[in-house]
Amino acid sequence: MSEYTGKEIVVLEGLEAVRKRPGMYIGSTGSRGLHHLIWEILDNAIDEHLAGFCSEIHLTVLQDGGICIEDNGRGVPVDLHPTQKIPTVRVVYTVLHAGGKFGNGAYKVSGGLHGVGSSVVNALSTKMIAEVKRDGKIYRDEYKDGGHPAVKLENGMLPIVGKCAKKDTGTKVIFYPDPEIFETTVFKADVIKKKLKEIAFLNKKLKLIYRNEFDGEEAEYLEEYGIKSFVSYINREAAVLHKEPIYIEGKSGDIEVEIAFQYTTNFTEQINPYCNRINVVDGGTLVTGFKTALTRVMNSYARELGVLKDKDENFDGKDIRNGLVAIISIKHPDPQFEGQTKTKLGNTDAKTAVEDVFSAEVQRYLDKNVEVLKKILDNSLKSYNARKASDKARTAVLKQLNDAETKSKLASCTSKKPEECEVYIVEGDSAGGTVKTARNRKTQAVLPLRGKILNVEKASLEKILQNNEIKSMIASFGCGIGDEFDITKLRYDKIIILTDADVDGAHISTLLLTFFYRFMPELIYAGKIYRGLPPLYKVDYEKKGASKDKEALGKKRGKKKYSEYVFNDFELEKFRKNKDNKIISIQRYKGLGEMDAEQLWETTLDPEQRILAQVSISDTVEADDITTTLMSSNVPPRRQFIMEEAKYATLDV
Ligand code: 1YM
Repeated sequence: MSEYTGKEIVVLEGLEAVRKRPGMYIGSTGSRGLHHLIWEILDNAIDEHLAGFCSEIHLTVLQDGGICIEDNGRGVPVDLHPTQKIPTVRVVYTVLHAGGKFGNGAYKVSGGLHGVGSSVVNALSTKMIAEVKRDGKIYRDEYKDGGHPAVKLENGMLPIVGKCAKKDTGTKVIFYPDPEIFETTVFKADVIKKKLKEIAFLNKKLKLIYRNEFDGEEAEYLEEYGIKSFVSYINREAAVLHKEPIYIEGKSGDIEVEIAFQYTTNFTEQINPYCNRINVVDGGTLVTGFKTALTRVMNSYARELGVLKDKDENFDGKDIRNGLVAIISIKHPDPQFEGQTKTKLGNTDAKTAVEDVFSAEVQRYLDKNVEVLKKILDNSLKSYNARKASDKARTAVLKQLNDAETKSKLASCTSKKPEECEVYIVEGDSAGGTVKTARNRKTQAVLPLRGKILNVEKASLEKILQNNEIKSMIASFGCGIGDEFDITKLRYDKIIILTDADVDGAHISTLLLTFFYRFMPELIYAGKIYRGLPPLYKVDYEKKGASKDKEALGKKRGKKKYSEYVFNDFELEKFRKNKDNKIISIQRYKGLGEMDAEQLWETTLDPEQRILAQVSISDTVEADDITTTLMSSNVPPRRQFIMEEAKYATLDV
């Protein structure tokens, strides 16, 4: 116990605070929070790569439930920490907020939760091991039960557990997430691999080696061309206007700027911004700078080459970004992350830096590659012409939206207060009818959709605006579309998609989400879109042992008959395995239409009892990847995704 000095107790109080409110440090205690633990440790290894000392990172999913991350950097210092008087390694893993560089002037270009650090991971683990190779020696520290050191120091130093070659240096961390903190401690291979791939794209020449002891899978990630390969990867299924993505890099003051972009024949634009490797999904100054510069440069070329007939006309930024896929990655010494989720960059100097670097470099490139320039301008011209045509179409449609015909399908609610109103978008007229009967008329509106909705990924705006289902939605929501979109005019607090719990239902739901994501993304970002989750089964059962539960079906005392709604096969299996229950009958609901109004109210409409899944976009790359997978004509992967969706009811788009 000799190492428990007064300071250490303060230290452990810090970690105790993390255990009390884990959400404050890692966002959630669900699967996403669990994976944050990995990202935190990875971040330190990546920082070591950025500092120029680490070329390889190994990540292993261990069979015993742990994660092992090892780098070949300098190794965390093991010497006595000047103020804490314990080895620096132990400070890094037990002192809250000690993940930084101890004010040595170097800036931390870090991702994750912005350098909250390794101690948070330790605080939320039952066990953690840190092994450091330095100066030909292997040092080892171990912690238990949320960060309590389990190794005795020898003269204030960590024990040496082995020897290695002097040039052999690095840090290895193994941790075991605490099942008392996390709702799940099962790591997802696809989530980890996706992250490693993203890290490889954002850190060119860094080699990441993945291994999974459960299935023996091994994979290596190394992207020699960095974000340029990232763009090629995003566009792997798309038809592209020019073969190679355009790559630009430069420095403006302390800010490093890298941009890669390529045009596709799609009607959409996708810009993925990163600051210090953090995906700033809400954009901010770096995106503004990029858009401003791109519009200015291309309009100046257009004028020079006489692309637009009328000399006073200009391309709109949107025309120029039609079909564009871009990655912007900047390194900023002092990033200001704004907004509720801290996913928007606020530094004004980032705007100027991106503008300056991009303007100068893109002109240098396009002057040399005139055929690419011509293709981009031609593409912008097509969009310009289409926009002029669809402006007319849109005006016509918006006029039409007031038509009684379009609105008639909507069964509106009586309240006019958006904050208490919700609209259910229901698959099919018959289910729509039942929902109309079952709902609370004051606050719940119903919009039944007939059949499948248009796949917006493959249609022009003009065509989309002619689609009846889409017109009904725009008219019902009340907030317009495209440039005229105004979320403050939204008539509902929640837009709830309600489809059957089968493959067709999942498909319709995906088509709707694609439409929202492409044309009203603000609704998703503002958390207004939900999916209703109707139950799959109704189970009647008897319970062994007496109960006073008022849910009991039997009227006579002592008769212990119950019924319960079950939402998926997994729960049903759990129910079956529970020896206290004797199942009398199981009814499977094939569709919403099979439920009567009362059942529908109880399970799916009643705000007190229903289950809603809020739709969110955790990551724009992922979101776009999913829409591309779903909407491409390549059938096998598409089917697979829809089936998985149907099975697990994944909540993220
Ligand atoms: C598997 C996780 O944490 N690697 C790692 C961390 C550090 C260093 C090297 C490092 C940094 C510095 C000097 C420095 C850290 N050191 C510290 C602190 N891998 C992993 N590799 N020497 C080594 O920044 O000056 C914090 S992290 F604070 F001790 F310097």
